[in-house]
Amino acid sequence: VEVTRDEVELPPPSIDNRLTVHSLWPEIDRISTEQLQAAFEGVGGQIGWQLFAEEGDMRMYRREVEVDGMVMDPLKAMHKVRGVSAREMCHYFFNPQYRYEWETTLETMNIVEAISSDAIVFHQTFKRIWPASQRDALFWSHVRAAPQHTYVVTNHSTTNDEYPSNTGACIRLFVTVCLACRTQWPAGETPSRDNISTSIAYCSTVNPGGWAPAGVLRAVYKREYPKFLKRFTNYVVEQCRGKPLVM
Ligand code: 18C
Repeated sequence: VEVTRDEVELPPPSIDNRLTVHSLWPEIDRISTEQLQAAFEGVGGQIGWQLFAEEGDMRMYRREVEVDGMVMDPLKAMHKVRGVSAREMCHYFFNPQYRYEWETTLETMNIVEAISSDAIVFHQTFKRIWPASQRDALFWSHVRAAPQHTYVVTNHSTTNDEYPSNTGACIRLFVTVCLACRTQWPAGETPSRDNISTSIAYCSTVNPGGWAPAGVLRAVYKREYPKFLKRFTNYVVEQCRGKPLVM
């Protein structure tokens, strides 16, 4: 059966009513607002951000942070992609049906709760990195529109009695991730695939949740984040090729 993109919900331009009555709503709203505000703030003014990867329009910065000997380096990446909109970017990042196609660290992904068209709770397990234990994560994911042709997806760890942490082979890690995208085009023109460009700010903080060798972790980090952002943005460009632009 061929599933066309029109059958899958695009991120809605306004918040779904089923989300605003959910018990997670106050937290989802607060963290999403904070993350969006921070996403487009530059790295120039703040001390400690160091550039560690640069390729074309992509720049990746990190801050070295250790808490009780555990690496929790925050990451901030900037990128610019032509020919796809912020809404399309966020559609592919949020929607679980595409995740295995671009996410290379995944072992399994399960939907714990489909809250609304714009919020889902996920349980994911990741590929194991020797010599550390395998990791899993339980997090809500929320996509929303914002002013200035902006869409943003925020992922943040949560808890659920049916998915207790550290009971099996996996150690639970904690994430706060934000993908914020803003589309621009020349004044006076009508937006099209030929004249739009989308600025991307991707911020991530991963708490490994338990012991992991700092050297191995920073090496994985340095290799996997650039790989993810290049692969994901190329994936969206390929998916959108030849399809009508959705703003
Ligand atoms: O944002 C991304 N993906 C989203 C959808 O999946 C979502 C996911 C967030 C989880 C990020 C944590 C990933 C941990 C992966 C560990 C195993 C990696 C195996 C790789 C080997 C092939 O928001 C894109 C996420 C891009 C992730 C880049 C890697 C980040 C590494 C961070 C360190 C993890 C520490 C735990 C492992 C300890 C190992 C020594």
